[in-house]
Formats: sequence, structure tokens, C-alpha cells
Amino acid sequence: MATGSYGADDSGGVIPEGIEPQCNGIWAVEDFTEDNGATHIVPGSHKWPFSRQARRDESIQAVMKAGSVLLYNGSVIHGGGENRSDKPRKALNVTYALGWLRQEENQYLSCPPEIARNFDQELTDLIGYSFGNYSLGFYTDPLKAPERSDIVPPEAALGRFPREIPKMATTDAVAEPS
Ligand SMILES: O=C(O)CCC(=O)C(=O)O
Repeated sequence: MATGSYGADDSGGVIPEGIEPQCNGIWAVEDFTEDNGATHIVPGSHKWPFSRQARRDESIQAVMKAGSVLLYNGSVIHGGGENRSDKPRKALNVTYALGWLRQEENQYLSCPPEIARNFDQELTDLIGYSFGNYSLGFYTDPLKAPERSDIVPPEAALGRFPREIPKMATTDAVAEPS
């Protein structure tokens, strides 16, 4: 590894071992080279205890051509390398997390409703303008409260209705213990 600090993106030891809450992709918009700081990855580190630090010689660099994508678990130790070239290394880093967890990037601030309302619904569902499950993700419209219901689906902030409202689990839906 060259400079900077490297680490895993996911829970930081909060989620029990064996659960992979996040999957990442980094698309090379320009060639990734050793010189411009291609992403460092420590293979196998997703199986390490959270306390284990990586040695420099345990990392490899994802040298790849523009248009390629590197896919890695959120629990893999990784990071950008030192850019010794005279240009920035352009890439698109897209991370997917389980719908009931916080996202790595806070999409409600990066893509607030006035921007997100111009996106396709598939994309707004993915970035969080949809229920994660029954009652996970509703909001109260501060300008319309208290006249309006306080369980407004997130899509309403974009001027849309949800495709589907998740159903609440009831005791009828819970299996009897065997
Ligand atoms: O800059 C890179 O190549 C990787 C960036 C990244 O995924 C990170 O630092 O979390």
C-alpha cells in the first residue's frame, strides 16, 4: 500500500461475522494503473477478525483498463493508492447495502428530492426513496403536519406513489415455534 489509510466499508465489527451487509463496485472511467493509485485490495481480509491490520505486502492493486469494474465485499480491506501521476484517477464507486442499514453515502443529502425526482424509479428505489420494509423509511412532511398523515411513503417526496407498500407482519403471519 502506498499512502493513506485502508479499511473495510461495512459495519466495523457491529454486524455478526458471516453476514455481508454491503457489496461494492468501482468502475474505472480512466485506466487504473500502479502509478495513478489503482485501488488496493487485501484478498481474503473479509474473513479476518476485525482487529487484524493488513501488512503492506498483503495488498494487491486492481490495475485495469477504463470500462472495467472491480467488485468487492464491504468487509474487504481496501483503499485508493497514492496517485503519482499528474492527473486525477476518475472512477465511479457504487456501493449497495442491505435496505435496513445506513448507506455508506447519505443519498438524501447527495440527491435531495429536488434532484432525485428527475431519476428513474428503479434508481430512486435503490438510493432509499422507498420503504426498506413495513414502517422502515416513512417520513412526516414538516410543512403539512399535523393535517397530513405522519406515515408518508418516501416516494411522496418525489411526487410519486410507491409501487408496493410492504405489509406489516402480524401474529397470524408468524409461524408457531416447533
Ligand atoms: O479510490 C479507490 O480506488 C477506492 C475508494 C474506496 O472504495 C474507499 O476508499 O472506500
